[in-house]
Formats: sequence, structure tokens, C-alpha cells
Amino acid sequence: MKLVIAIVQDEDTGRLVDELMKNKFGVTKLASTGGFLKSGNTTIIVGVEKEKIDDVIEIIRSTCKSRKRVTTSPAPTTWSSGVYTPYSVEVQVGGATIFVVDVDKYEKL
Ligand code: 2BA
Repeated sequence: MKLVIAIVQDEDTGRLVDELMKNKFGVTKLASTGGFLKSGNTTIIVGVEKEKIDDVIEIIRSTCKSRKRVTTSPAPTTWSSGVYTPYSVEVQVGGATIFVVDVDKYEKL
């Protein structure tokens, strides 16, 4: 068995969970926060047999869109003049960041 961990944007979560449930996958949704943007995203975990991993990834691919986000430039850790002027930075986020890991043991008690 494998565990698919997918970090997706909040906007895509509803459709993604609906699609996974419709295809009979068990899903858990966790509220998470990205380290770079420091804003909310969603982590979806799906326990699945090895043969079904590609099906799960295909559903994620078809429901999660890539979007642009604007954030403020991070302050430098060192600078000589002592003046820091923040500026806007545009980053591309998503569709999804996916990890697939082995499950050593799975039990439902
Ligand atoms: P964030 O850390 O908030 O990152 C949001 C987006 O900012 C990233 O989109 C990427 O385009 C950009 N970004 C991240 N770090 C950057 C940096 N040091 N310099 C410039 N741009 C940077 P995605 O790559 O689509 O990632 C979306 C979210 O997935 C991330 O939110 C984070 O929560 C998660 N993630 C991405 N890679 C990960 C990893 N290797 N391990 C754990 N979580 C990860």
C-alpha cells in the first residue's frame, strides 16, 4: 500500500475531494500553510493500492490548476546599508505538489 500526500490550493480542494470520493478513494483533508507564502493551502492524504496511484494522480492533475500569487520579497538576512525596501514578487503556485510514500503497515481498528 502507498500513501499519496498532495499539497493543493484551497480553491481546488472541494472539487478534488468530490472527484476522489466519486472514484471510491478514501480521503483525509488537512489544513496546512506553505512556508514561502505563509498562507493557507490544503494537504490531501489518500491511502491506496500501488496499482491505483496513477488514477489518483490523474484526478489531481485534472482538478488542480496552476495560479499566480503575488507576495512581498523576503527581507535579506544581512545587508550593509541598513535599509530594506520590500517589493512585490509574482510566483507560480500549483497545480499540486505530490509525494508518494510506502506504507509499512495499515490497520483499521
Ligand atoms: P509555499 O511554500 O507557500 O510556496 C508557494 C509557491 O512559492 C511555490 O509553489 C513556489 O512556486 C514558490 N516558492 C516556494 N519557495 C520558493 C523560494 N524559495 N523562492 C522562490 N519561490 C518559491 P509550489 O512549488 O507549487 O508549492 C506549493 C506549496 O507546496 C508550498 O507552498 C508548500 O506548502 C508545498 N511544497 C512545495 N514543495 C515542497 C516540498 N519539497 N516539501 C514540502 N512541501 C512543499
